Amino acid sequence: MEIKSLGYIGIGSKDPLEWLKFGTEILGMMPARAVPGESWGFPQDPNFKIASGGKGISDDGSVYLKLDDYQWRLGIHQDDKNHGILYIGFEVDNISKLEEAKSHLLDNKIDVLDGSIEDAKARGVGGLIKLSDPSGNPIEIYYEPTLDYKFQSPVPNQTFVAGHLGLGHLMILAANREQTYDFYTKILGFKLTDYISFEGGDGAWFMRCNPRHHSMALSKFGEANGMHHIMFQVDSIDSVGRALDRINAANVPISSTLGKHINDLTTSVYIKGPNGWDIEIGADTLNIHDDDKWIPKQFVEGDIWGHQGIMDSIADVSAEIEEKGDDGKN
Ligand code: BPY
Ligand code: FE2
Repeated sequence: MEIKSLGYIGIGSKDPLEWLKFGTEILGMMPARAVPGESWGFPQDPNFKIASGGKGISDDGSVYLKLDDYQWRLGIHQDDKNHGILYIGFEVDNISKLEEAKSHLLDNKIDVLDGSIEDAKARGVGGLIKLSDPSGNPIEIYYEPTLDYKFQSPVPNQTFVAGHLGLGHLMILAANREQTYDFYTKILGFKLTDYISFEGGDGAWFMRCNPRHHSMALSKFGEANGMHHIMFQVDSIDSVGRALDRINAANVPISSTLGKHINDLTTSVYIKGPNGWDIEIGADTLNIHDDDKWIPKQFVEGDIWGHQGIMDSIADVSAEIEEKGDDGKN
């Protein structure tokens, strides 16, 4: 089956408006010009006013953030309990590919639900199906995202590297790493790019579905399940540096210093986001174009330089999840 990209993600938050401020002022994202489901009016009608007024807030208090031509990439929904992943959206080319995906999943004994017309409207897509990965993360596979070509970052001189490469990457903690890995590689069709071994059988596995070095990473660290970080790629090291200036000015906690990864060559910094897990802001990520010639590698170190604190961050986020108890989610 042919997943083309990591298209969107939904997360829970006690206060989506806190995310709106953080997402715009620190990360440099833009509130969605229209929230999914509402009318865009007729093209070029100067009198039409989008109901949400470009504030990125829907009637139920959810916040939608935009970082490229896609209508939205990050949905933040009020949730008192779950501050991790509510849904992960993977994109396929068209309705035939979605139907193929569905029968492939059913053949592999994966439970699949058809999304309703309302579900599709709520994501601004043509249609979708719903399932779960073996770690219990809700997955949606969809086609026909809504695009609007007016991304303008609220911070100066910054764009995101997204588009057909997807929104960035996720690293999730998966206690049953092997089963979850098999699901992403053998069923969803992700390819292993490389992995980093940790002492004692734990580690981090990096998987791609397009030239981006990885769109999904799985980390096994003790028994925790949930979100470790989401990565957004910006256009240049200067944009990472300017983000770091904003992070320092606003006293946002840094969980890993600036550093360069050994595998995807990304130069990045990790900060503790509003939900307790990390956000990685990076640039210069390796794209893999000679897909057939690529040989997955095993690394035993994570970084060329820097990234002090990264392993503590995995330990901290895992401990927080395990403390919280309930099926181990953030
Ligand atoms: C390594 C990591 C990563 C990435 C590339 C390489 C990583 C993060 C946390 C702990 C261990 C590795 O994008 O996020
Ligand atoms: Fe990462």
